[in-house]
Amino acid sequence: MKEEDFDLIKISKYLSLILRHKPDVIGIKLDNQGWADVRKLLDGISKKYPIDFSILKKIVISDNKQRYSFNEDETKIRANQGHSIQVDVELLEIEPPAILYHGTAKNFTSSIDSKGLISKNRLYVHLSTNKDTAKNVGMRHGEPIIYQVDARQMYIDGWIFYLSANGVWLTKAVPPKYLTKCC
Ligand code: HQG
Repeated sequence: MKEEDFDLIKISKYLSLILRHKPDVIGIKLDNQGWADVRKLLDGISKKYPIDFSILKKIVISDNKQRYSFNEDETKIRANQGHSIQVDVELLEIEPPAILYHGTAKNFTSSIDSKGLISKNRLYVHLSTNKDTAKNVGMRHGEPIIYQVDARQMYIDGWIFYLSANGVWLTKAVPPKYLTKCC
């Protein structure tokens, strides 16, 4: 099949499912660093989407959030963040900006106000440097609301922050005292 015959966004969503949550849906395993073997991935995916390497590469390059990376010789692929399964994607541990943002749905605020942000099914709470990104993330769950995170104080207090290869800030949890509803 030719590239124009495929819905690349649909395939990208399927890739997210495989590379972040359920590699077993196509009968593959990820290694400890979250890598999948490209050949096995293409084989596994082909029952649903018979794509070749060039289409996979196009998805990786054109992804609007740069969700995936190849290793150097393009024999392996992984998701840069967002996992629910236990993998170590070699995140960069660095000092965060003073303020970060988290977008969520209004329905979740009473729980968040009492328990803080928890990572739920994922390995980390996802944070961003800008409000627009946070708002878009929040809209996925309902009427959006944005929390401002006092990342500077968290860092001073010993919380660890990571920056993913595609620019998402991650931390294990955010207790309520570091949160302010902002907009
Ligand atoms: C909420 C997308 C109740 C949290 C995005 C969120 C992101 C609580 C939801 C990435 C809570 C979890 C992650 C508490 C947190 N009580 N609700 N105590 N603590 N929550 O999807 O951050 O497009 O696991 O606010 O862009 O929405 O997939 O996390 O609303 O970067 O690449 O529980 O996924 O990226 O939802 O999204 P999620 P998220 P992709």
